[in-house]
Amino acid sequence: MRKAVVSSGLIAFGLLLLVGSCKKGDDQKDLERPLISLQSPGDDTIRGGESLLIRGIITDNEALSQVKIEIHDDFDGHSHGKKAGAPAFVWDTIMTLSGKETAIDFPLAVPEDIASGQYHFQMQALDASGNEAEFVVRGLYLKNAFDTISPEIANLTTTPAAQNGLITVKSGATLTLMGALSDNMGLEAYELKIIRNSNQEIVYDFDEEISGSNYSLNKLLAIETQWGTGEFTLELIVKDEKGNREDVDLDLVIE
Ligand SMILES: [Ca+2]
Ligand SMILES: [Ca+2]
Repeated sequence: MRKAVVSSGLIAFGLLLLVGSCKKGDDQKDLERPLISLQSPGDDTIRGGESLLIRGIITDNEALSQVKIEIHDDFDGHSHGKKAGAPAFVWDTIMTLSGKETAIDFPLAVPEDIASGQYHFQMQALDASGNEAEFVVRGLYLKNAFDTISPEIANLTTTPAAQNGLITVKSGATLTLMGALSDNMGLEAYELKIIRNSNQEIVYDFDEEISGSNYSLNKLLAIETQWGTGEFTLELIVKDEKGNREDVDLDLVIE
């Protein structure tokens, strides 16, 4: 009798397991995600021509299947002609894995003539049952090897002029922004944004390609009534041909 009770208990347990996993059609299915432990890179700055060390350990409770590693830019979407030929760096690889643990350890050569700026380094891993590891992301700042110097913004003035660091302008009026932009090698573009502080909405976004080492900025801005009134930020971003950038934020009140 005692034995029979134990057996029916085991049968009930077995049924529960089947019920619990029958949706997957496999009572042995591995549901545990693999784990990526990334030691390098961190949120690093790397100059073109140098190597990026990729080092980490990937583990799984049962069996690893593959890892994907990629690098892509995190630029703001405004792309230009890249006159001097400094493209964004793009790289990826997929490696087939096996066993429960794999060490990744290799240097990746970063090309010299790449666009300077923010990039994402991402690593994903899969186990043999298709479970995905938690995505690992790092922010990289990559620099062009030939030009590491950002443009300069000098003598920035506005009409109406700023009072105690604050530009006050009437809704529907105009604002003029003047300044001297320069770069050690060559300018590529400037961008102007007006952002409403209360909700971070970009109400104005203007982008112009420029060239040469020096540029006199003289831009008339119409302050549109539909932006409303209140506190805003006027952001000026200047980029050189290799993607290096400089920006200045001005405080703006629209009345
Ligand atoms: Ca697993
Ligand atoms: Ca430069």
